[in-house]
Amino acid sequence: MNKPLYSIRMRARRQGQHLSGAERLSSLEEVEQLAADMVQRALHHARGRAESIELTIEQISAAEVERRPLPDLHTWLVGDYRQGRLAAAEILRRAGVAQGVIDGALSQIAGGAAPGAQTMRGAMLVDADSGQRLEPDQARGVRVSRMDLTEQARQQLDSELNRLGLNNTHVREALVLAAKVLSAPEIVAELCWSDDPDYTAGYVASVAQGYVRFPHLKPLGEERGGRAFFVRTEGSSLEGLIDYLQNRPILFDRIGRLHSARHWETYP
Ligand code: WAQ
Ligand code: MG
Repeated sequence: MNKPLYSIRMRARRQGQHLSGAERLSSLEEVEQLAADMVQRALHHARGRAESIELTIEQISAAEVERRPLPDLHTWLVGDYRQGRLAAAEILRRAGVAQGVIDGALSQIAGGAAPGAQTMRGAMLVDADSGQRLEPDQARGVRVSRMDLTEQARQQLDSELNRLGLNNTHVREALVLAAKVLSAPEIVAELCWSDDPDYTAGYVASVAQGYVRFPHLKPLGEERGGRAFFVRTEGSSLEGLIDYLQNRPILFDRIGRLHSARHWETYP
């Protein structure tokens, strides 16, 4: 219980551009295997082989680590990405993001939110009322890190996701990332879809509605993806939020409810 943990982060690049990243918390016993898994992943990515890989491994004292539960998971079946984006917009509206801000974030992610219409390496921070971009570096964005599941929660999540036919790396990692994002009080909601051309699903996460996924938020073959964290920071510091998302270690030790997929037409 009081043994130190290790934060492992991987960043891979290809042709001068971000290719892939990963972040885990690990026990001493697992560090080497997890690092090897990350290297393998960077060398066998859907968008090509990494040309440079950066691994950062840092010890964290166990006393620093906070424990929390995962959000509930919902899947709403949509016919295509257009319907998916309309549905995602509805969930964001219910979470309290202004309509114009939703439209702006959808089109920024779709077009590449980094300068030069590139995909960002991390997430944009978007003011939920004004739509203003708040992240200091619009190419890097904010990289959420230092979060993972306990071994017991991982086993429970594996078996529940298997039951739903959803046990893939994208879902497991995105659920944990969203859980950490939602744990910050300034966060109103998150919108995400992958930059992997063969993975079309995405999600909206909010505290009240949980992790709400859609099988299509982009067309198959599209390489642009990204994340927007919608925030209200009045009365708190932006630097504090960014530091929390990047550095505060959190282990998720309980899973939420995982609901079977339903058709968007039946959404209440
Ligand atoms: N922190 C902030 N932003 C990140 C991070 C991070 N640690 N990792 C990735 N991003 C941003 C970055 O802009 C990527 O281009 C974008 O998110 C997508 O990253 O339920 O696989 O790792 O079926 O490709 C969501 C749906 C899958 C899962 C998301 O994201 C489901 C996915 P990817
Ligand atoms: Mg990716």
